Amino acid sequence: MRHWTGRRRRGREREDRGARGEKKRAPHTLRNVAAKRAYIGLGANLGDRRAALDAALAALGARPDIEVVAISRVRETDPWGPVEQPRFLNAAAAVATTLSPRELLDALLAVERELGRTREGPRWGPRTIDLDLLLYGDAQIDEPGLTVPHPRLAERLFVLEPLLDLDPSLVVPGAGNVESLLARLQ
Ligand code: A4P
Ligand code: MG
Repeated sequence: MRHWTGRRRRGREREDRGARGEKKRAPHTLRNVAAKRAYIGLGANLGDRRAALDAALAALGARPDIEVVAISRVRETDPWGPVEQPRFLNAAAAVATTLSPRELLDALLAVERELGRTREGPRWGPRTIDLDLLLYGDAQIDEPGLTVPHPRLAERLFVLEPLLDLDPSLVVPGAGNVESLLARLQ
C-alpha cells in the first residue's frame, strides 16, 4: 500500500505523477476473485481528525474483501456548504474490492458507526468521520440510498484534488475527467 501523506514525500509524489502506471497493472484479485476498483472519500472535522482517517483506512483494509491500494495526500480544507464548522481533513483512497457497490457502501457505513459517527446534527454538519463512495469502476447508479458517482463530487475541491493525486487521468462516468472538473472550480 502506498502512503503519500507525509510532508517529506510530497515533492516525490509530484514527480511520480503520471509515471505511476496504476492502470497498467494486472487486475487485482482478492482471494482469486476479480476485484473492482473503487474510490472512497474520507473527511473528518471533530476530535482527532487524523486518527479518525487512519482508523477508517485500517478498518477497511482489515476486511478480506477490500484492499486499500493507494491513499492521496491528506489536506486541511475549509468547510464546504452552509454550516459554520471547524476545518476538515480530507483524503481519498483507491481500493480494490470484491464487494458490490451496495455492499461497499454498507461496509463504509459500518466503519463510520464503528468509529462512533452519529447522525445527529444538521445535514453537511460536523462529523468525526465521513466515508463516501465516490466512484465504483465505470458504474453509474441511481437507486434509493445509493448514488454513484457521488452526486456532489464535481462541486467539491476537497474530493477532486485527492482523486487527482490518485490518478491524474481518472474519468468520472457521465461527467468527464477529474482534471477538467477541477479546472472548472479553480
Ligand atoms: N448515500 C447514497 N449514495 C452515497 C454514496 N455514493 N456515498 C447515502 C455515501 N453515501 C451515499 O450520507 C447520507 C446517506 O447518503 C448515506 O447514509 C447513504 O445511504 P452522509 O454522509 O450523511 O451525507 P449527506 O449529508 O447526505 O451528504 P454528502 O453530500 O455525502 O455530504 P458529506 O460529504 O457527508 O458532507 N467540507 C469540507 N471541506 N470537507 C468535507 O469533508 N463534508 C461535509 C459533509 C460538508 N462540508 C465539507 C465536508
Ligand atoms: Mg457523506
